Amino acid sequence: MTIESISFKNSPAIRISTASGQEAVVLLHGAQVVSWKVNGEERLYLSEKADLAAGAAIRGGIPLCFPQFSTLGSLPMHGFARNKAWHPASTKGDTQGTSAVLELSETPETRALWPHNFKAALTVSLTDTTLAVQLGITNTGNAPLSFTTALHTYFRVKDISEVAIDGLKDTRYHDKVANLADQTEPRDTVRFSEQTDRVYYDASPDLTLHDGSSRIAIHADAMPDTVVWNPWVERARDMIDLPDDGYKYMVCIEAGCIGQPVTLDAGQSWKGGQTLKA
Ligand code: TA6
Repeated sequence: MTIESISFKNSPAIRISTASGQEAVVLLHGAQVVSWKVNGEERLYLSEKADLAAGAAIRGGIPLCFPQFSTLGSLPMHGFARNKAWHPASTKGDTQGTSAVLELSETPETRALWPHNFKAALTVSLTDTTLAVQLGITNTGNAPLSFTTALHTYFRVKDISEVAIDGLKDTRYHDKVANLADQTEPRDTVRFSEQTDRVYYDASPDLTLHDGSSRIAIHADAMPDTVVWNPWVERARDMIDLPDDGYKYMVCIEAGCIGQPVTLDAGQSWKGGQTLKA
């Protein structure tokens, strides 16, 4: 098991790997996981046009939306955590796996956007078959704070038309594309043939992503909602940091706390996350 500081496309990062050669890379920028390789196969999608410059939002991997998901508030889209430089805090390697913890706290800049003191810790843990990402938030201020959050996970897929997600049947969802009243998912299996942007509320914590013959099991902890997103042809064309055909090779399945914001009193802490099993 090794944990080393590396430069990933000129951006400071931590690479964690297991004795059998499985590996993950997490950038200090946004504490964003940008690579997870199992048996040499990359399981996360990172756009070849992603902008890794300081302050930018990186298209791919696992951007962390915090303290706001999407436009559900007055902050910039998906909050500020994904645009900030995080600090490496600690690492651990034992027979259970290897993990790295990155931290972020308030700065005058974040307080100008969101007037709260907080400590965020993102733990990335790797075993031979799993990648776990856990977010911990502590309210270090004197007044209550509330946030929404999501692990905006871009899975790499071979062909979006062969992708299926199991586990969402009978779940209430909001369709951001149609923008109608909430509906209930009637399908056993969600498939893709058009732009899809949905928030499923109180979803099952266990979903399965099928990509042709390969599978990833997704388990969420204390993140009750699930976002499913694929921009499809036209939206992909409009995105400067995604190749025109990029939508074919990605699907976002995002564990989050969206419908019901998390509220923490002064001194209180919260933890939530997801485990991906190849
Ligand atoms: O999580 C889905 C979503 O909120 C979509 O509405 C979509 O536009 C996307 O995230 C990407 O957001 P970004 O700010 O990274 O371009």
